[in-house]
Order: sequence, then structure tokens, then C-alpha cells
Amino acid sequence: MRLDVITIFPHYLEQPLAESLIGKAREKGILDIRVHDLRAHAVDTYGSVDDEPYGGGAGMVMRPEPWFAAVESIDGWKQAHRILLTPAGRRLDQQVASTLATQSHLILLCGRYEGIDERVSEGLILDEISIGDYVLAGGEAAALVLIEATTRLVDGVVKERESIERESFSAGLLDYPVYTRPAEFRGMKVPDVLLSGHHAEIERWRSEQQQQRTADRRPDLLPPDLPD
Ligand code: 6GU
Repeated sequence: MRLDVITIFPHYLEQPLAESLIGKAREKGILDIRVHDLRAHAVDTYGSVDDEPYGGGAGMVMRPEPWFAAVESIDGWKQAHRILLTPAGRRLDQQVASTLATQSHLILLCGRYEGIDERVSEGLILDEISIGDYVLAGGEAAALVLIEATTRLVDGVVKERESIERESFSAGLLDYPVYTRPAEFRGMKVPDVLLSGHHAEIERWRSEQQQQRTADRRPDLLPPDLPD
């Protein structure tokens, strides 16, 4: 998968995208990720990318020219799925991530919260995505979340296929609790069933734990009760 990210804070993104699963997938050539500095396409030699809003009001608005120039400098941009990260977008969830994972080329535009000239959305953007109902100063952290949720679903990025398959099997439920050695720690014991070696019982216990935890913590994830 090819990923291009456009931001005024390229350094903010570089280290997280060099670590762990994503860093390894880049080394293996499974992911081709490039971070672009919007200021390289500024309208003047001072690196200006924003200006006062027409109609007045607080804050600055990002000008359209740098965004158009930055996107149009990316090879294959016309065929790419071009996403603006904005709190006004549709909400990212596992279903959205798995659909994005089928794309061969994503271009992510990290806006600043105060706003981007609407003609960027009109002329460049195919999809607007938010990561939740709270306000971030900019789209950079959201882009990292989207990239991590999406790329781990791309073939070859996660070694243990089983963890991905288990997630989709138990789709929409919270995970069961897990334990490792020691069997007792500061008086807290690992549930007996996990030490029993009875695989069918362990599977049943895990499934019950998932149902129970989801009912307790995230009842909104459970299917609605059927009427009698
Ligand atoms: Cl994508 N951007 C900003 N600025 N705030 C957000 C967001 C995005 N998603 C949730 N809050």
C-alpha cells in the first residue's frame, strides 16, 4: 500500500511511522509511506500557508494553493483515495478501517482545527474522516490513528494472522482478559480454567467473558434485545 501524508508538522509523524509494525512493514516494502511538508508549497518565501477568514472571525484559515500544489506533486494522485482528517468527517471505526485497507493508495491531508478553505474539500477530497467526538489541534494524531488501524489489516503487516482473524470472528465484542506467569501474584490468582488444559472449556470461558465485559462496559456494541 502507498500512503502519502501532507502536514505542516512532518517531524511529528516521522518517528511513530518508523517504529514497530509499521516501521518493519516499510522496511519489507509492504508499505510505501511518504510524509510531505505543506510549507514546501507555500505561497511565498516565508512559508505562509494560511490567511484571515473572508467574512471575519477568529483564527486563520489554510489557503487552498499549497494543498493543491502538494497533492498534485504526488505521482498517481488522481487515482488515489484522498482523505481529509477533520472533526467534521465520518467517524473512523473498524469497518471504515477495513474498507480503507483494500485501497492501493491513500493520500491523507492533515488540517489544522481552525479550518481549511472549503475549495480543498470541493476540488481535492473524496472522503472526510474524524477519529471521535473531541477536538484535536490538528489532524496529525488522527492520521497516525487511521494509518495504524488501517495498515495492520493489510496483508503481511501483522505476522500473527490469528490475532486479526480472532478479532473479526469476535467482531464488535471486547476482548477477554489474558494472563501469563506467575499463576499467583500478590494474592491475585489466574482463573483455574486457564490452567486446566481443557480447550473447549477455555473457549467457553473466554466467550462468556467477552459477552460479560461488553454488556458491562459497552452495552451499545451488543445487538438490540428482540421483543417477546
Ligand atoms: Cl481528524 N481532526 C481534528 N482536528 N480533531 C479531531 C479529529 C480530526 N478527529 C477527532 N477530533
